[in-house]
Amino acid sequence: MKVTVVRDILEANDRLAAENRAHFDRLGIRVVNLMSAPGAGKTTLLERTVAALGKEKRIGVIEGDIQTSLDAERIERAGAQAVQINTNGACHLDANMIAAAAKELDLEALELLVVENVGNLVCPAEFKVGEHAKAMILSLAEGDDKPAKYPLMFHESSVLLINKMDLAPYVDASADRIEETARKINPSIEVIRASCKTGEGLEGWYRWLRSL
Ligand SMILES: Nc1nc2c(ncn2[C@@H]2O[C@H](COP(=O)(O)OP(=O)(O)O)[C@@H](O)[C@H]2O)c(=O)[nH]1
Ligand SMILES: [Mg+2]
Repeated sequence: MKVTVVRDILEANDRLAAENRAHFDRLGIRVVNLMSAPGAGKTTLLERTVAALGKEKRIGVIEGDIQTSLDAERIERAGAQAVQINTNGACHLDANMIAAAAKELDLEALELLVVENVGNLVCPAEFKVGEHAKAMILSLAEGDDKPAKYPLMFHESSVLLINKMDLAPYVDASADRIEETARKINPSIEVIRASCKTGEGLEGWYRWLRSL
């Protein structure tokens, strides 16, 4: 009984996500669902992305957080359209929330829409929002055992950005081990090592976004 209910919820979400995506396709907008644990660097990456690609691509962001509009304010300050969703406790965004938030954006003016999901390494990977691709960040300081412990997000993502490489001298985690385990879970995952603090390695991320 419980299993059937969960399956129904996921199927209803998948249907709505497909509608969102069809709507984005009609408008010529490519959509990325960006996921990570809290603090891995999603908003910092988006601030950098707006600064680097804002002139060649019209970028909008939907921000998901349990509370506050701090991240949407950061993105607006960086110079892109942003709208904030507060889930008031829910640990992920779903397609319904994205359909409502998208109405608040001037979609006609966008080419790339990034959905910054709620910080959580588990639930966001289970719910489509209407994206063309999922991308994830794991920061080095979170530890190199995380792909093995939380495989679903690594399995679902097209790209893994290993962030905070500037911290490599100070933490014991190995980026090689993260990459090796992530590739075992998902052989086609693209892995980018970067630092959103120094900007090192971000060319790979911009290249991926351009090719989306
Ligand atoms: N040292 C270092 N700190 C970073 C890097 N990227 C982000 N941070 C910091 O990590 C914290 C969380 O970043 P934020 O972008 O808000 O993470 P989010 O919760 O995933 O959106 C902030 O204090 C950032 O300045 C990085 O590459 N290196
Ligand atoms: Mg954030």
